[in-house]
Amino acid sequence: MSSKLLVPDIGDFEKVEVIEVLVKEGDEVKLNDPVITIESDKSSVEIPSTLEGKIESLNIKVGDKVSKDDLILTVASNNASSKDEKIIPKDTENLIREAEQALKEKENVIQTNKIVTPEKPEIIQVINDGDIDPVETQEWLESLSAVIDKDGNHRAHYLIKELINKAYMQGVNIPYTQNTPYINTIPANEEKKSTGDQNIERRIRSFIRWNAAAMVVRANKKFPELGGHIGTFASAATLYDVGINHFFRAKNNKFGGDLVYFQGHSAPGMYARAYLEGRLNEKQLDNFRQEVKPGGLSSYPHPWLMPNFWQFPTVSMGLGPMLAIYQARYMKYLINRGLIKDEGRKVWAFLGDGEMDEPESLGAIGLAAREKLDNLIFVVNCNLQRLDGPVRGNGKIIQELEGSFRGAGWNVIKVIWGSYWDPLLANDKTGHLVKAMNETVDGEYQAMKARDGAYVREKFFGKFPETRELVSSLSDKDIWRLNRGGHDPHKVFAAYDKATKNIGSPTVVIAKTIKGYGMGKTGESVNTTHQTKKLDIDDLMYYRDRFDVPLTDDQVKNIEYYKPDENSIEIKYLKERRLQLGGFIPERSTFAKPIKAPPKDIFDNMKVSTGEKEMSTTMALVRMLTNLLRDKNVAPRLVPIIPDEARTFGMEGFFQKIGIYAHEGQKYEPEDSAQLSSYREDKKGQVLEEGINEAGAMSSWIAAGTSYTNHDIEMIPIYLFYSMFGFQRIGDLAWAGADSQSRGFLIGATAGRTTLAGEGLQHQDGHSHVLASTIPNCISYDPTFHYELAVIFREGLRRMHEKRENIFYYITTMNENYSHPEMPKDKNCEEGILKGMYKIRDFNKNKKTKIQFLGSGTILREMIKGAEILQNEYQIDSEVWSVTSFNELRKDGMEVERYNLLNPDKEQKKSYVEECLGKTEGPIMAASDYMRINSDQIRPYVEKSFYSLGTDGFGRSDTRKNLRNFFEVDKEHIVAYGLSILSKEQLIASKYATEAMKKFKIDPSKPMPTKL
Ligand SMILES: Cc1ncc(C[n+]2csc(CCOP(=O)(O)OP(=O)(O)O)c2C)c(N)n1
Ligand SMILES: [Mg+2]
Repeated sequence: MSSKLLVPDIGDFEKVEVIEVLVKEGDEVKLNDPVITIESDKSSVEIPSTLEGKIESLNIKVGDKVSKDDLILTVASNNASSKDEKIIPKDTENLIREAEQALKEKENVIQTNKIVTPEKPEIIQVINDGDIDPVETQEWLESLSAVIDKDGNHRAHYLIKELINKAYMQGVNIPYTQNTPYINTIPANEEKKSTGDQNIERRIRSFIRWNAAAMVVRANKKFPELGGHIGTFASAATLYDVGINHFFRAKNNKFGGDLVYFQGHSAPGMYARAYLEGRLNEKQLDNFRQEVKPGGLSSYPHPWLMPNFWQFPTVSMGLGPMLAIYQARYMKYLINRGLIKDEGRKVWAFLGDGEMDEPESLGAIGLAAREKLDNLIFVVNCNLQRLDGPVRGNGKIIQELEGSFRGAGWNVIKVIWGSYWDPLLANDKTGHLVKAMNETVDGEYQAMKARDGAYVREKFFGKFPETRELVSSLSDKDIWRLNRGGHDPHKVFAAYDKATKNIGSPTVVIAKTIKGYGMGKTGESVNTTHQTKKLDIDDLMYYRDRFDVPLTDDQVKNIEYYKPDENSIEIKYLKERRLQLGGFIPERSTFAKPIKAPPKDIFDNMKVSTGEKEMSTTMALVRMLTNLLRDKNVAPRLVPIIPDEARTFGMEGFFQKIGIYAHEGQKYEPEDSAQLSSYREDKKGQVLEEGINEAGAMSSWIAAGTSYTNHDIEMIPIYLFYSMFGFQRIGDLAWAGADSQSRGFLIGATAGRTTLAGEGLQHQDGHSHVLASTIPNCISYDPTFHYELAVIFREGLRRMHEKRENIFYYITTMNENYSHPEMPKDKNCEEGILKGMYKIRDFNKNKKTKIQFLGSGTILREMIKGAEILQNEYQIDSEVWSVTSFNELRKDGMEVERYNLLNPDKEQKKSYVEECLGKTEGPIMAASDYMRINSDQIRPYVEKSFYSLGTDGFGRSDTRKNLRNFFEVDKEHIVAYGLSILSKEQLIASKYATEAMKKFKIDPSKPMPTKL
């Protein structure tokens, strides 16, 4: 029996051209094997087989135009399946399986979250002045306590929720709050106890504290300009210490390792620990912030500068939290795609409370909850201060963060009070202590820690007679010792323990600390703490005594480091802890295997002329990616990332072919399920469809681009965005990506200031290449033709993913349709494309006056047309060069010039620009769809007269023709300016230029476009 394979529903398209036939008669096809590729003017899509068997007849050839239901081929099949069944991505069986799986997971969550009824339930009483019937209130509270006592927290929570629902239904408008009282989330009797030796751990922590402070003070004593921070780590030491001693598991040959984002300003603390671990020596500590000579220690975590130590650049505030969220999401992506094992690895991010004001810090927390990132733990160090002063003087940052995170769906663990508070809270029978805690604002909390116990007694406990009474038997010293949760290793341990066991949501540990903890009167909890980088002798003595560091007064005066003997109990303990946890942290390494670049012939179809067929370079790129998805080495490693623009770029064919990643699969039948490009979400999906979220998409790109080190698997991220919303929008992330040594492609699609015609000022990019040029390891290209793109892209794959160079590629592609010529046969063409320029046309009919044209991107085509006019109408010859990268040409020029200046006695080298243009005839005119500064970059390396045209100024919407006329980069301006240049060079009479301007209606008095 034979079955027919018909063209499926291809949306609104009719008579779409067949550009590839991937099978022949007699072939065996399997389900989902691509059989033909069709291409509209917007996108190209493979049609997969919905049949299995031997192809009997093939009804279609390249160049045919097809519509829905046209016959493609017939198959002698035994188990032909219905067309609809195969095109609709989700079959029922799958749905049921996923639903069952989801149910199982849910059960797990419920089971794991099951609350053990506490031995002694906490009764939280909050006094409310507006209480009209305190007796009734007391009864309700007692009932609640009884429920907690008998049936546990979950039951109590359920009843409260039901009460609220009922009240809503009866019309009571109760404002919703995400906040709990200002006390620890974990009651004292539910705390998991650490198995660590607290005395040894305290001593280790003290040595680290001392050395971290000492290295900053020593560096600044030597060179006061170096700067550095003491107060940040001083406040965070316990938070890190508990993590490093007990929770953060290192990468080794048995385990992939937890990933820890350290707060940038706490770097001295990590160096100080590495010193005790024997990973850094004293000389290196002394070279803190002196990185020019090899061996210095980076001011902050910078993988570029310390590639074997730091993993994540975090110091530009706000990037760390966002990158960590996308890292955790990407980890799940790799697991769900079956590329790495699920080993229960965690991503930890340490953040400042001031840092949480960055929009990026909270901007992606919704995604973290939506994606159920229970592999993610944030630790927010709430020392209540930032650089200038309090984070929320008049409010409470901890409560505010609790509301935001809980509202977004996170598991929130507040660690506010240390163990010394436990008895006081237990004795707070009237609820006045919690009331005081709730009502005291952060400005007051900060001020109290800058004073003394007597002040705290007066200002805090003095608020109510009940609280004053509560501490009546405590001395001022006792009151001063009442510690904050973030400085209490027991409380921190319990919080981390709970965080690591949470299932189904990300966790944030919000810990209250003191900025500059232990720094004494000059540095503790005062507004200037952040920038304190010098401690005088008295402060240092205080610091030593405060933490019992065994140094003599003289040693303190010399600001000596303290390191106990290798055989000391402390060093042994510290090393043993890390041994148990798999190795040292932070540490950066890679064991990823390279990816073999695809053979050159995979791009062969991009080296022949497209003939009559017109296409944009964006579409050529999508075609190329479709080819790449057939390469077995490359295909599984591609990570296409799109911020809701797949349709703009003609990439919707990817939805069906490789699926959109969705951790829950697809729970609905998509509206367009019958279509070839249906919106298919899949747990194993390959495309990261990020929604309108360039910062998130870039964070995903960085996660994938550093996969080779963080997950030991080389991946190829390719992030396509509207070029204007690239570097300009997420420049700081691009810089962090470069620092992280991310490898991958950034594609600035729909690029150019006159090429994206209708979109206007905020869309038309005339400077992304200028911005790309600011990043040292970014290689950027602005190709015009499909074969240029293919050569560049393949070389990118080879250099980054086969040779593992720590560079990344930025390539602009356009949406202007035109035909693409065959790749020139010249053997140097490929080399020229990669170096940045090659000669594409020689107009030499007249054998006299000449000009050199350097064109880039789509403006190259205007130049070729202009050169034709000059040859035919003005008898001016020219050579036209395709410049694929002014940025690359400049890099080469700079390097050669530097070499020549440094080696005046040696044979002088030639820049590549000079090699190309040195022996040519006539002046040079360069133009691109970018600002003149783009092409001006090579001016110093050209000895001839050099002129630039470009699109300086604000873009605006209009037709391409009008825009190019406005910015003076169309063929008419190229002719007129060309003639004017030749007259200025006294090679022709000026009248030719003036006449041309008249002819082309060019008004010499028109203001400069930058002023319009
Ligand atoms: C994007 C960005 N803006 C500004 C700074 C400068 N800066 C460094 S630390 C800091 C204050 C940090 O306060 P917080 O986040 O509360 O951290 P803490 O030191 O208090 O732990 C500022 C403003 C920066 N590093 N990054
Ligand atoms: Mg802070």
